Amino acid sequence: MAALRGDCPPVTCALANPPARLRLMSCRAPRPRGGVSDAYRARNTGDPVAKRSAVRFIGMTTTTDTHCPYCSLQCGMRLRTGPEVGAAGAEVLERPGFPVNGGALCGKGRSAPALLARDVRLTGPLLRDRPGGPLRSAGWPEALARVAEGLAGVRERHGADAVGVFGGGGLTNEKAYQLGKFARVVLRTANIDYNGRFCMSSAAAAHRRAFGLDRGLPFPLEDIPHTDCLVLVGANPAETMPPALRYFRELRENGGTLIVVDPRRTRTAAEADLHLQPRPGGDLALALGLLHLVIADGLVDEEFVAARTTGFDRARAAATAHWPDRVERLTGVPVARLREAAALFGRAATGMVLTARGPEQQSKGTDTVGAWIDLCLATGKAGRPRSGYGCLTGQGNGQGGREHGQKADQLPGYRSIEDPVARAHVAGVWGVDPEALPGAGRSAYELLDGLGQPGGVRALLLAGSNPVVSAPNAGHVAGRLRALDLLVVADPVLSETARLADVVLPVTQWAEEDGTTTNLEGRVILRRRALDPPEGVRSELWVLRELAARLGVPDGFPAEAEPVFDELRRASAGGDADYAGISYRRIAAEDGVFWPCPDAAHPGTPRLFLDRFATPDGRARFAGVTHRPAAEEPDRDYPLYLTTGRVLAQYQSGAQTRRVPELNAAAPGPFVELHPRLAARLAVGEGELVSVTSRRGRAVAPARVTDTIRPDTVFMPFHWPGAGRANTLTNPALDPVSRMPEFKLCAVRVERAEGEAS
Ligand SMILES: Nc1nc2c(c(=O)[nH]1)N[C@H]1C(S)=C(S)[C@@H](COP(=O)(O)OP(=O)(O)OC[C@H]3O[C@@H](n4cnc5c(=O)[nH]c(N)nc54)[C@H](O)[C@@H]3O)O[C@H]1N2
Ligand SMILES: Nc1nc2c(c(=O)[nH]1)N[C@H]1C(S)=C(S)[C@@H](COP(=O)(O)OP(=O)(O)OC[C@H]3O[C@@H](n4cnc5c(=O)[nH]c(N)nc54)[C@H](O)[C@@H]3O)O[C@H]1N2
Ligand code: SF4
Ligand SMILES: [Mo]
Repeated sequence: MAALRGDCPPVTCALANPPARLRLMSCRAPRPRGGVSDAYRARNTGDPVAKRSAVRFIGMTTTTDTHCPYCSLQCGMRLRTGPEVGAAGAEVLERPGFPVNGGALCGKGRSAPALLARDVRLTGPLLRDRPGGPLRSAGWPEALARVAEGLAGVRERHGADAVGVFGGGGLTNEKAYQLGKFARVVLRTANIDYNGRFCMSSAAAAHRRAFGLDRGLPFPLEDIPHTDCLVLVGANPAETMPPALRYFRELRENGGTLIVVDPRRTRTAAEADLHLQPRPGGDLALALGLLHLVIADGLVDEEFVAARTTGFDRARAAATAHWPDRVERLTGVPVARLREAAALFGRAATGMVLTARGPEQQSKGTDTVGAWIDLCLATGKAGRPRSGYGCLTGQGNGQGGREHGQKADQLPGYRSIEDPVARAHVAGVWGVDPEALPGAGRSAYELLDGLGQPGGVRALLLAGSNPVVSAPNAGHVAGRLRALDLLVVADPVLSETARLADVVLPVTQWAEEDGTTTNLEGRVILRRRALDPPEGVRSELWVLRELAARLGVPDGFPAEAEPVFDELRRASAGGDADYAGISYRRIAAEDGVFWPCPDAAHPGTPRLFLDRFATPDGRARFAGVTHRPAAEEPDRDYPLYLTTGRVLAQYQSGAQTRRVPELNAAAPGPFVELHPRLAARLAVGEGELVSVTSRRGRAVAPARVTDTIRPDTVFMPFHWPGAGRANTLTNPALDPVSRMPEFKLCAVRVERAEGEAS
């Protein structure tokens, strides 16, 4: 890592021996310019000095060490930029030595420069003059005036809470923080939430309930190969985080055991020593069944339970009611397999349970994760080296995005918006009266469901999400978006949701701006600006500054990322997610810094809970929950389970990856995975169209016949709009604690769809 350590920022000149002048410029820490021109800086900051000194380094090729725009692994990559580099002006090179991915990237990361090309993205604002009319090009002054007047008008007519904000877990910490501040200080609305509610909010809620603190993994990925037994529950990293697979492979090479729990025999499950294949929604009963067996076999770590936990009696009582035969009936997992798993995990000296969206995206997701944590606690596999429970967060900033105030009930630093001390602290940093801060607003689906309804949000500012494709019951959500008085979408591309907007604001992305994200390990990393965006594109921070000024708040909204980060550090100081000691310079020098990091001398915290848990008494709390059915189970009319998820080559709503030709070639469209026995019963062959109908709607897509799925379950990826949109079908039933929708199961009917085009 020598090249990345020390005072130099991670920008190097690609010329073998750069002239001294260039070397000096690229070493002017802490703000490297890379391929970014001062003209761009001038446009985005309004800084007249920068405007006067505008220079482009025509002909110069630079490399910038940065990170992938997509998932929570936030793989390190090196971007080579310059006028002669490819159509988009950038190409991805290996960034050796960054610890998380060790130089490896998946196809999405490697092809990410395609997102920068002019022809796939927005290059100027768009406006709609009348409802139902077409979108037309507009200048920034007109677009900003329209947004500011629209938001102010709705506030005047319907009150501050009638203006809503919907953010995303892909936004950098700086953008997420500024969006939260904008909502509370400028719009003064309680109604801000974000797509992280759709992602890992159940794991977050369970984490807080058990440990008093929520960070995806309580240890770095590098610990995984050194545990003895690892259970991956509803996670398919072979497709969703391929470079992370090496940790699980190393675990097995070291003699450890990998158990995978998934209704499908995924590429990840194919690597496991033991694959448990429950029905969708069976995870809660399964975890309790394993706890039952661990207790029955005398494998409880009594010493650990006595010294470091509370509430075991309730958990034991709950487990008693989940004897093996009953759990086999509830989950479809044979008793012999249950015994095998309980023995492997219970007898291992160290062990980990990692969950992802499978068990979490359920209307009982919080309790389900709680039951898996109970299994860890009972066997002494938490708060110790090489052991613990963790959640594989999903989006690029899935972790940081939930810490800094985009969530309806939170203020920066993972503080509660209901806590008077937290309100006073953050209000102090923002220079406002604590009384003026709104309270908790509606959760993501509830916010979307209420759009345009009496008492609901009537003007929505949306950044970093594409709910027309990704929200549950998406047909209904699209209708609610159409019912708004004003929809403003900030996005680098014209997503399906942006197409419905009254105003579309084209914003910078990833390689065009600085900013930090926090990966699944709690490691805060730094994305670097590597090149200019197209002429008509502005940074999101600049947009927020301009809107704030037009809405009467001229100060407190810098257009550059680093000053925003410095304010975020102060706002987070003393909170659970304490970033006070983290700086851009440190992140670059140390390959990221793990929070909490309360001061500049603090080394950061790669491993949590080794001495005590973050609860008031330092003890972890058992959940002690019992099995309950899903919100909708199969019946006569809808006899099958539908579950949904991802494929390797597409990302989320596909707004980005469906614009990348090589990814589209690998994953061209939606499909319905079904077992050969089910296919035979329906007389459906490979590639033939099937219709899938739920109580919400009907989708049509080609059949993919495979014996890797349970015969009682069909699977659809959710990356596409149109006839094959999986979310036309999904059930918006919410978890009572996390308000997470039940994406992972609903009841459906499947039929041949003769003569229909998908
Ligand atoms: N290629 C790609 N990678 C991605 C993303 C992407 O869209 N595409 N998105 C990123 C984001 S935001 C996220 S959140 C992560 C998600 O990462 P993962 O959670 O790994 O992805 P999913 O495919 O949603 O779900 C994982 C598995 O859960 C299984 N499953 C379905 N129902 C159940 C159930 O009831 N119980 C159990 N135990 N398992 C079940 C599915 O069969 C699937 O194999 O991926 C990140 N990485
Ligand atoms: N059926 C089903 N549905 C699901 C899931 C599932 O497993 N099954 N998973 C859920 C999960 S885990 C998630 S995370 C959601 C994700 O689904 P979405 O919330 O729709 O997330 P993306 O598709 O990543 O959309 C991000 C949008 O932000 C834009 N964008 C990228 N960078 C920036 C930026 O810096 N600023 C702004 N303003 N915009 C930017 C992108 O171009 C894109 O249009 O989907 C959920 N929906
Ligand atoms: S695994 Fe995730 S972060 Fe790494 S290259 Fe692929 S999409 Fe990017
Ligand atoms: Mo996610």
